[in-house]
Amino acid sequence: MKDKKSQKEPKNEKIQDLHVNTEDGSGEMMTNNQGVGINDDQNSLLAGERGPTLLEDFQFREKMTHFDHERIPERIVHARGEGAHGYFESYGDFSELTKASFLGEKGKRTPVFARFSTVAGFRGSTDLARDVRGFAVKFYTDEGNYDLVGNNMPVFFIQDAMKFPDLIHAVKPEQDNEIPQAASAHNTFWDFISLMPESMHMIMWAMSDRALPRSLAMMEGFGVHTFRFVNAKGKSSFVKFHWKPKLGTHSVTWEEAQKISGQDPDFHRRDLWNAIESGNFPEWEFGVQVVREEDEHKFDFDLLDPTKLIPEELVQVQILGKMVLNRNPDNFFAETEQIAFHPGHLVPGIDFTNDPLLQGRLFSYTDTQLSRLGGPNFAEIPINRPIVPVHNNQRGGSMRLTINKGKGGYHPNQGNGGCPYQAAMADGGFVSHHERIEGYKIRKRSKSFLDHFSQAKLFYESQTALEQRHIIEALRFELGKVTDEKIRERMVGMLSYVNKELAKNVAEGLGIKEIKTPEKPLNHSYGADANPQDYQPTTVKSKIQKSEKLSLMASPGKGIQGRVIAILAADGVDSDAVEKFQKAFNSAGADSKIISKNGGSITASGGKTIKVDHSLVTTSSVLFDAVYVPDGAESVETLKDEPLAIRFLDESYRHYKFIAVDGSGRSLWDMTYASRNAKPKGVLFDQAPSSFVEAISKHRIWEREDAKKIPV
Ligand code: HDD
Repeated sequence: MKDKKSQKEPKNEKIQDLHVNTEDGSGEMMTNNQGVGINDDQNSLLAGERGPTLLEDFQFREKMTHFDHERIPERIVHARGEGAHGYFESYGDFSELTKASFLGEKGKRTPVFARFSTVAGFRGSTDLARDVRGFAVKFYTDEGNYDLVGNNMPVFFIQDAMKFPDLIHAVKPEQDNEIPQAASAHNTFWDFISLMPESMHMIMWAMSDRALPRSLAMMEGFGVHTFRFVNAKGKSSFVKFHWKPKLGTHSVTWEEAQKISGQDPDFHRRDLWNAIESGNFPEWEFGVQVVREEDEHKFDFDLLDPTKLIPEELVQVQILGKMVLNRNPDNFFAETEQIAFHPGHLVPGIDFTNDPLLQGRLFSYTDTQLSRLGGPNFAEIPINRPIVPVHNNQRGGSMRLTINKGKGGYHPNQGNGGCPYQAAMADGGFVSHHERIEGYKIRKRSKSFLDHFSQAKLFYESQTALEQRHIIEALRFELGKVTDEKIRERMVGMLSYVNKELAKNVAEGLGIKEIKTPEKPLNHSYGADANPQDYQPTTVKSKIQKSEKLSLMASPGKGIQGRVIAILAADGVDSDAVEKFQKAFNSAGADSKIISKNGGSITASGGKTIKVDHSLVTTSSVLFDAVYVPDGAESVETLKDEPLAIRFLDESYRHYKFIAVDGSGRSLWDMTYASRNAKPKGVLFDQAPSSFVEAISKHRIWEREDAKKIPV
């Protein structure tokens, strides 16, 4: 099966590399781990029919021992995730910017594995938590592995890695009762945040709809830190990395997110899997904002500060290539769980900056793999090994797989003719950028990092009115779950530094009558021997007041690829209409599902049998992007008798979804609460499939003012 699948795929060196380790039992005899055939895998070896199990039963012991050790520690952060194989394709020769070979030639393809994740939840938690999403890509380049370990938000909560354990302890479930799971809406998180003014910019992002993507293929990715590109002449420039989704950026509402978490906690995982299986391959363009070295200090913020972004109005994103994910893993554990990313996995042509958050990450990632993957040989695990040969003098360690030949294991040596020789001898290999560094050892924050509110303000004020409303509602929800009044008040006070109206609106929802703008010192982490007053937040007048690209709505994408449309039908449905609409959806790269009162199949008008995908009991409107009610008097009469069908329509309406109703379907529509509106926006009566497809391409009909009034 797998081999057939891979034959159809274009050449991918990493998939070929993995073949050595793939196993397929079809048509094969069962063996134990020693390769000895197993006659009976169902019954233990007993001393007599009703007697005890014998210790000598090596088959039982081997099977059970392996099972007992199947689990490994989950990632301390980003435990919940899913991944896929694919390729990166360079749009040109960018050697002027970087000597990285995967960007050196038009059309050059490099195999990749991408893993997306939530941050706070455990491995089994819901995909739709309000959270940052991890966006990690391993490039298996012909110069070794390069990992771009980013997020779907371009900034971070803190400026120094030293605070990372505190941030994570604060957001994870509270330590006494391990509540709540996959949620930041609790005391400890907001206690920490309300004392951390530098987090305000990231808080705006995390409370925005960016934290609730409709699909992983509908979110942007960012490298967050400023990195360096270095070309063959050693010339370096600063870069910020971007991933831009072909499908545009779209989200679900918080109410949908909460319902999806109950209906299908694997919503994003399933969506990614299905998209790839159905050939609608998720795709992102890869771009960089490039800043010349000499322009480093031309901005009103510090490029080394990970709580700041470079507005695209100031530096455009230059598109360099694209990533296409076109193959699901064969085995979740072997690939998605065991993949080990590290921002320090670099290839020549890419280098770090002194961002103190990035510098700390460079220690953490290898360190965590030692306990997560059990020792220093995790780079030999098939999904982690590069597609180029590895030669060095590292030896031994738990679970060593490589058989290193020869007597040595040291350098320099005479015994092996000095081999493996250093890459410099062949004019290759990684050379750190020659950055001049000089300074005193200090534990202090640079004063250029102290403007904590200007970009938070810029973000908030660049959102559409609807998105601002969502941020207010998110903060009302999150802080509404905080039981400590002091934390709530302090947080609202902090918001007043971002935007007064925002703070006022949040305060109103929380029943806070008077906003107490906290007095300085707001910063509690200025450095050991520093005067606190010298390290308090500053406000810089931003060069721009609005950055359109910060709104999700600025990048709607085109078409309806990746969407799933519900078709409500029962016996007697008009089969021609169903077919016509299904065809229109399919050819636009969308999927549709037949939903009926019961499972099994229905008999359409004309006697045709149509398979039912879900009964109304096993699904819900929140799992779909739009809904269609075809004509067919008998079908509609059956659905009218089914309150779940009426709720399906009302709920879709409440969540701003486009609805198409044909012919007698109108009488089902008339039973909804939404039909009280004689001119409902985004409900298409008796329209051609193409009009419905065109409507769905707008994602949602946000202008539907009465949506929220629907009581479902
Ligand atoms: Fe991290 C995992 C992204 C800051 C320490 N991080 C991890 C993953 C992503 C990120 C996407 C999951 C990779 C995967 O799918 O396996 N992390 C980020 C970004 C950050 C960031 C974009 C800020 C810009 N991280 C950060 C800091 C530290 C860590 C400051 C510690 C100093 N991150 C880790 C880790 C993890 C991790 C503990 C857990 C599992 C792993 O590394 O492999 O080492």
